[in-house]
Formats: sequence, C-alpha cells, structure tokens
Amino acid sequence: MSEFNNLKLEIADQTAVLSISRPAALNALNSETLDELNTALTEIEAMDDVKVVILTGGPDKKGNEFKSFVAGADISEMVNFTAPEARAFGIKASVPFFKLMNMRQVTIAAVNGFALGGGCEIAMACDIRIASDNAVFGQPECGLGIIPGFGGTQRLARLVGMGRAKEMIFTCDNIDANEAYRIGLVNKVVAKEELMATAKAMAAKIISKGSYAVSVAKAAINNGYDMDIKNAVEMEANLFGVVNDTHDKKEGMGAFLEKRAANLTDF
Ligand code: CO8
Repeated sequence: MSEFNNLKLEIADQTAVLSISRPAALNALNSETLDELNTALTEIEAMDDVKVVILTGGPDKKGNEFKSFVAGADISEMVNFTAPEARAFGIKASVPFFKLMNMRQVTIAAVNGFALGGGCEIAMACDIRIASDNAVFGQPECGLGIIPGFGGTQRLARLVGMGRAKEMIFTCDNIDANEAYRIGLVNKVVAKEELMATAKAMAAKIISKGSYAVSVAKAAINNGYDMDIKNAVEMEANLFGVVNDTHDKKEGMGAFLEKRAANLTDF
C-alpha cells in the first residue's frame, strides 16, 4: 500500500476505514489529497479481502474526532485558480469520486461533523451515508462566488429532488443531521459515539451476503439510474444472467433448499 500524507487507512474484518486527515484545515480537499484518494481507492479496489470501504474524517488539530468530516474543497488552493485550473481541479476530483460510486466494494460515508461543499459532495459520491447527530451538511459555494463543482449540482438533485437541492445551493443554508435524514440525504443518524460501530455493523451485514452479487447489484443500480426503464430492465436481465452462472448462486440456493447456512465466497 502506498504511503499518504493526508489519508489514514486501517483494514480489518474485510473493511477498509479510510480517513481524510488534514487536521489544520478541517480535512479540506486539496489537489494532493484528491490524488492520494485516487491512489488509495485504486489500490483498495484490487484487494480481494476488502469488501466495504468506510470513508470518514480524521480529528481536527485539537484532537476532536467529531468536528469535521470534510469542510469542503481547499479554499486557499482555489483562491488563485484560473478558469482552466478550476476546471482541471473539478475533473481531478471526479476521478476518485466516480471510483467511490462505481468501485466493486460498497462505500459508506461515516459523516462525523462538517460536510460542507466538497465534503457534502464526496459523501454523496458514496453508496450510503451514515451521519453522527452533530453532523452539518451544506453547499456554501454560491456564497463564495462559485458553484458546487465536485458533482454537487448533479448528485444533490438526484438524492433529495430538484426543489430541495436548489434551495440548499441557492440559499447556502446548512442543515443538521436530522434534516438531512428527513430529506433523504443520509440513510441513518446515530449518536456520535455510535457512528463507527454503526457503520462497521452495516459493513458486516453487507459482507455476510454474496459479495459478488452485491457488487453486481451496485453496478445494476448505478448503470440503470440514468437509463430509460426499458433499457434499464433489459440491462438488469443481462446482469441477472451473469450472477446465475456463479458458485454463490448454486451455493446460496442449494443451502436454502437443504436448510443450512450458505458459504458464499465469490467476489
Ligand atoms: N478550505 C481551506 N481551509 C479551511 C476550510 C476549507 N474549506 N475549512 C476550514 N479551513 C481551515 C480554516 O481556515 C482554519 O484554518 P486556520 O486555523 O489556519 O485559520 C481551520 O481550518 C479551522 O477552521 P475555523 O477556524 O474556520 O473553524 P470554525 O470552527 O470556526 O469553523 C467551519 C468551522 C464553519 C467549517 C469553517 O471553517 C468554514 O466555514 N469553512 C469553510 C466551509 C466552506 O465554505 N466549504 C466549502 C468550500 S468551497 C467547496 O467545497 C467547493 C467544492 C467544489 C470545488 C469545485 C472546483 C472545480
């Protein structure tokens, strides 16, 4: 595994916990961090013994673990961008963000504090979001004279609907974790002390299922989302054919019929 300046990685129980760690800047995303994220996710995707990635934020410089998930893209880096540099920065971020969305492992954002701007956007690129009860979400970009540029104008509308996305982006109002849950931006809100345990318990439940089937289901959901329903259902049928030709299908259905626990191993 590569060494990183701005990331910490712990792997246990087939789960990678990847922490964005820039304590002096509340884990804001700069170019180096985006490059490191891309490297880390590429390396993790090749690991057969990792089935779930939990993305979270490291502590702030005072050691507070629940201050910030990611407080946005790094404003001190962006302030002097030319238009081509700004565009390149957006494209640079899109690569690891698409990896979170499309990699074969399931990605869970454990949101432990501020998830603002690029922080809200990277959480939205994950498959599932679990928030601590003190988490704060928002898209403050229009107040900085820019627009959400790490996929926020697209993913927020897809997650919470166009009206609520426009309200959050145009007003720059932050919302708390309970409101984020109410509008469908997060899957679950838990007491902050329970955040990592909840994320790991969900990871363990997902890992207990057929991992290859989960990864194919993820691809089916992602690929079909922007298709018309006829082509999407046809694509699903094709993938259904693929998963019928696996060890796990024979084992999973055989175990059911023989009334025993299944030993699912495909990935
Ligand atoms: N970038 C750089 N540094 C940051 C950022 C950031 N996004 N957020 C916080 N920091 C730094 C602060 O400057 C401060 O540094 P220092 O100690 O050297 O002064 C340190 O982190 C601690 O922050 P604060 O002292 O401000 O902590 P507070 O508890 O007072 O406030 C807040 C916490 C409310 C989170 C506050 O820091 C804040 O408002 N941060 C900025 C939030 C923001 O506006 N985020 C959106 C940024 S824009 C963005 O994400 C665009 C994404 C798309 C880009 C597309 C390009 C193509």
